[in-house]
Amino acid sequence: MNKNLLDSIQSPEDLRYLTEEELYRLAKEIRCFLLKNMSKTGGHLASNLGVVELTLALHFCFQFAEDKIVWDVGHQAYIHKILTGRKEKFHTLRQLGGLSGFPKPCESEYDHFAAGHSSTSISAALGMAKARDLKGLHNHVLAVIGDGSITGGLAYEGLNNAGRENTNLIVILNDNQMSISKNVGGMAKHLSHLRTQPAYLTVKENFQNLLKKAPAIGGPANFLFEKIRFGAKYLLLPGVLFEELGFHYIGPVDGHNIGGLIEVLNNVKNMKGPILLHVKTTKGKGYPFAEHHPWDYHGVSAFEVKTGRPLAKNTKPDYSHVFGEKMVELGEKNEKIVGITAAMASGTGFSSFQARYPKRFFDVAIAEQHAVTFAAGLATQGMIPVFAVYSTFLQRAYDQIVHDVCLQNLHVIFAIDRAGIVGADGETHQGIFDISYLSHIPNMTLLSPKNRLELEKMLEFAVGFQGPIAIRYPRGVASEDFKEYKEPIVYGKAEVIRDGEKIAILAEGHMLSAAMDAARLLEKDGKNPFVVNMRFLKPLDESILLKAAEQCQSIFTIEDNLVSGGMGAKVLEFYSIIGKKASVTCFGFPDCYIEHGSQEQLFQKYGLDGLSIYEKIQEKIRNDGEKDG
Ligand SMILES: Cc1ncc(C[n+]2csc(CCOP(=O)(O)OP(=O)(O)O)c2C)c(N)n1
Repeated sequence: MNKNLLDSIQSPEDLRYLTEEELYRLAKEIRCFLLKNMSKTGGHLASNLGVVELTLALHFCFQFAEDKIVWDVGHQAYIHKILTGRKEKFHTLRQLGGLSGFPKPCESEYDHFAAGHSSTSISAALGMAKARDLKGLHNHVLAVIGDGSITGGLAYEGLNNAGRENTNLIVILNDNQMSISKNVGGMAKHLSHLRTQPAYLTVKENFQNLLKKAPAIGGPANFLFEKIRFGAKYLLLPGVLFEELGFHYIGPVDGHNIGGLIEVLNNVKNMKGPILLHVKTTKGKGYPFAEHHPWDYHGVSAFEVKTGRPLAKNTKPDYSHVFGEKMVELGEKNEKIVGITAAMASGTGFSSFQARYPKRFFDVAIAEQHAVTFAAGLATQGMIPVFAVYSTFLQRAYDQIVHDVCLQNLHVIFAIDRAGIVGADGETHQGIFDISYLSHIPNMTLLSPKNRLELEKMLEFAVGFQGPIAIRYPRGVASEDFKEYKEPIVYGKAEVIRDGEKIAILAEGHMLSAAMDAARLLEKDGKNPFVVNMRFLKPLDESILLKAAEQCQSIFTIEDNLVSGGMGAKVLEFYSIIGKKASVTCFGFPDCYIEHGSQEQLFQKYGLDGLSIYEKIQEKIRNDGEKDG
C-alpha cells in the first residue's frame, strides 16, 4: 500500500499514470530524497525545494524526449535530473566523476542546453523554437527562468526578440521573490505587484468585453478615447509589460498546486505565439529552515537535516570575508568609496559594507554588464567604485571593461572573488579565464595576493591607485602562510621569497604555496631554487624576469588559470619580444573546460599540487641534462 512512488519512476512517462493525489505524495518523497542526499553532497537546496510541483507538472504535461526545456542558470534542475533517469546517481552530485549540479547535454538526452550562468534561457529557447520552425517540426519549447535571473540584460534581449519573432514559445517565470538574497529593482517591484493580482486570464477577458462594448466615435473624441483606453490597459491589465513586448501574459498561478499547474500548462500548450506564464513559488518550500531563511540555503555544503546546521564548522575567515572587513575599514577612511554587487552581496563578503554604508552600496541585480558601466559612470565623477564579483560572472562584462572603463582609464576597482578553480560548481563556474581576459587590456592593472595580509595591502594600494585595477583571489580559507614576507606593495614589483639559482619558480597568488612545497622538495635534492611571488600579473616585473633568465637555466611559472593567455604565456611573450632565450615551462590548466570536483582533487588531477610540480620539474631538468650531455 505505502509503496515508495519515487522508486517506481524510471522515466517521466511513468508520471502520467499517477493521480493528482499520488503526485502530491511523490512531491513529498522527492523533498525527502533531496534533503537526504543534499545534506551529504551540498548544492542548491532552496531553489530546488521551491520547484518540486512545477517540475512534476511540467514533466506530466510535456514530453521532453521531444519537447525542449531550457532551465535558466540550471541550479534548480535537480528534480528534472531525478525524474529523467539520474536518481540512482544522485548521491554523486557535484563530486568528481559524478553528476553535474547543472544541466549538461552530455549527461542526459533530457538536458537540452547547458547552463550555470543566468539569463540565457529565453535566447536559447527562442533559437530552438526558430530551428523547429525552419525544420517544419511542431514540438514545444520552454524556458524556465527565475525572477532573479530575469533581471539580467540578456533576458530582456531575448524577450524583445521573441516578441518580434512571434513563434510558439513558452516562458515560465518562476517567481519566488528571491534572487540569492531578496530580489531587487524595478522588475522585482513590478512582479511583486503582479503577484497580488487575480489570475490574468479572467481580468483580460473582462477588459476585452468592456472594450467591445465601448462606443465607436470619430474625430478628437476618438483620439481621447483611445488615450483613455490605452491608459486603462495599464491600470487594468497586469502583465502589460510582457504584453507590450509581444507576449501573452498568463498568471500569476500557484506553483505548488499541481492540479492547477497541470490545467494551465495543458491550456498553454494549445496557445499560439510567445506565452509568459507567471508562477508563484516559495523558495525552500517544505523545509522550514530553508523556507524561513532561503538566502542561507540557496547554496549549501553538507548539513544536518534535523537542525539545518552545516556539518563543517569553518572558523577561519575566507578571502571573501577578509575582503569585506577590509572594505568596511577603507570605507570609513574614504567616503568616496562605493560598493557594487550584482546580486552577490553575501557571497562576495560585501554584506558588512552594505550594512555599514547603505547609501554607498548598490545591489544592481544580476547585471554584471550594467555594474561595470555603472561603476565607470561613478568613477567619472570622482567616486571610487569597487565592484566585487566572481571571476566567472565578470566574463559577462568583458566589453564594458574594455570600452567603458579601460579606454577612459577610469579608477574602477575590480575585486575578483572565486578566481581560479572553484570546485563543485564545475565547468560553468571555474574562474580560470580572468588572467587571460584581463591581462591584454590596455590600462588594466592586475594583481593576485599570496595570503590574507597581502589581499588587505593590495586593497589599500588599489584605493590609492589611479586607473582600472583588478585583484583576483581564490575561493576558500585565506592563507595565513608566509607572514614573514611583507614587503610593501610597489607598482609592478614582484616579491622574492627565496633567492637561488639554476631553477626559477614564478608563482601567481595563492599558488605560491604549491611553489614552495615543490621548492622544499627540490632543496632536499640539493637544489637551490629561486622562488618569486609575482604579485603583479600586469604589468609583470620585468627586472625579475631578466634576473630569472640570467640566473637560471629553467624557469617554471605556476598559476590558477588557463595556461593559454595566462601569466606564463605573458612571461614567454616578454622574453620573445626582447629576444631573450629562456626555457620556460608553464603550469596551469589546459585548453579545456575543467569539470566539477573538490578544489584539492582538481589541483591534483591537473598536476598543480606541490608534489606533481616537483616531479615535473625534476623530469624537465633530467631531460634537459640528457639533451645537453
Ligand atoms: C551571470 C550570473 N551571475 C550570478 C549568478 C549567481 N547566481 C546563481 S543563482 C542566482 C539567483 C537566481 O535567482 P532566481 O533566478 O530567482 O532563482 P532562484 O534561486 O530564486 O530560484 C544567482 C545570482 C549566476 N549564476 N550567473
